[in-house]
Amino acid sequence: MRTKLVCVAGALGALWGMAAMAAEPPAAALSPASQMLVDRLKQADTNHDGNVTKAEWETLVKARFASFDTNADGKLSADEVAGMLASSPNTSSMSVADVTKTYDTDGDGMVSQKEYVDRNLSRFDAWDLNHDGTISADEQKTEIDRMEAMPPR
Ligand SMILES: [Ca+2]
Ligand SMILES: [Ca+2]
Ligand SMILES: [Ca+2]
Repeated sequence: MRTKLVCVAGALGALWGMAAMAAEPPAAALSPASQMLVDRLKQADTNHDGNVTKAEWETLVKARFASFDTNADGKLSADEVAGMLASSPNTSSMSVADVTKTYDTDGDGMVSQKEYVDRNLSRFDAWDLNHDGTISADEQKTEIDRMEAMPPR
């Protein structure tokens, strides 16, 4: 009897493992904000080792800035910030002025590449709990869990 139970548990475990390998985590279980971060981190992990290094993150952040900076002057104007917001389901309800203010540390009304990159690198530092310059899978999970625990705004 006991053997049989163990077998069943083993088979279920194997099935579970296959399901987990076959697909992404159950998408519906995550809020849009968390799902976006999961996708972003996956996108950043260009060598697919499950860890996101600071260099990988910075490369992604710079590429994203360039994609928003449609006239390529190295700064995001209000129009370009509006485009950035529209591209993301997570921030589309935020105002251009609020978002600009979040990034615009020198107060010139534009988001420079440095302002954008610095802010995203400081987010990285906050996620990198053991400060080894890499966001491990565990650290990614910690941040996602933290976001999931926050009340929806
Ligand atoms: Ca990596
Ligand atoms: Ca600025
Ligand atoms: Ca780390």
